[in-house]
Amino acid sequence: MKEEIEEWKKLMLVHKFAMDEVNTKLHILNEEFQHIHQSNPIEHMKSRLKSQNGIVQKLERKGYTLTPENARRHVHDIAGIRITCSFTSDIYHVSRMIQQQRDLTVVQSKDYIQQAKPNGYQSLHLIVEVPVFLAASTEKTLVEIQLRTAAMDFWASLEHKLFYKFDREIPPALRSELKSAAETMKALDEKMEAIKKEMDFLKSGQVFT
Ligand code: 0O2
Repeated sequence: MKEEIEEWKKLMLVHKFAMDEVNTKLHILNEEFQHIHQSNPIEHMKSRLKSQNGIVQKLERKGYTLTPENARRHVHDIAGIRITCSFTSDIYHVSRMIQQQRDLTVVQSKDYIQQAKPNGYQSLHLIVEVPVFLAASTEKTLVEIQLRTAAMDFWASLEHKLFYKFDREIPPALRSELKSAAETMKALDEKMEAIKKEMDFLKSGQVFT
């Protein structure tokens, strides 16, 4: 029992280190981009370690017993980073920058922007593997990165609240309102992207008045 508690502690610690490493990388990329282009693709970044309760529930949902090894293998978002961008194009830009990092391996990519979930949820999810160098070993560890626009984040936060408020069964009328809000959110993101493109075009001096 004591051994298993130590294993859980180590699992959480290693995921914290992995999250810290990826956070640092993302801050560097963002600052470098800001230095070169005078704009930053990342508006906001938030990270968290999954709660014990969250790990228990996910293992149960997937049908695995509660052991540190099962958590390591089957819960891919113990360490999670959420990135908010202003524009959808920034999401793909940051995603490409992440994929180009030589010491990170993207092991899974789920594009819920190209293909929204049936409830309307949109985001780009990347699972990256990062080596964590400890005194006596190197632990390859997974970190989930969720990339969203501010509008997608607004929608997902409300949906998440309702999901738990109604014990995972959002009433049909609210589900349909949420779906409609997701379409509005998509239209807003498209409009903002179009405005940005026009602004970039005008700034590039290709228009003669
Ligand atoms: P919480 O409470 O946010 O931590 P997989 O591990 O790939 O087999 P999983 O984890 O369901 O299966 O993968 P997916 O679809 O990539 O979802 C991971 C996380 O994305 C979720 O974690 C949520 O944070 C977020 N997410 C996915 N779908 C939705 C959705 O429909 N609405 C909202 N608001 N968030 C969503 P958790 O652990 O499920 O939840």
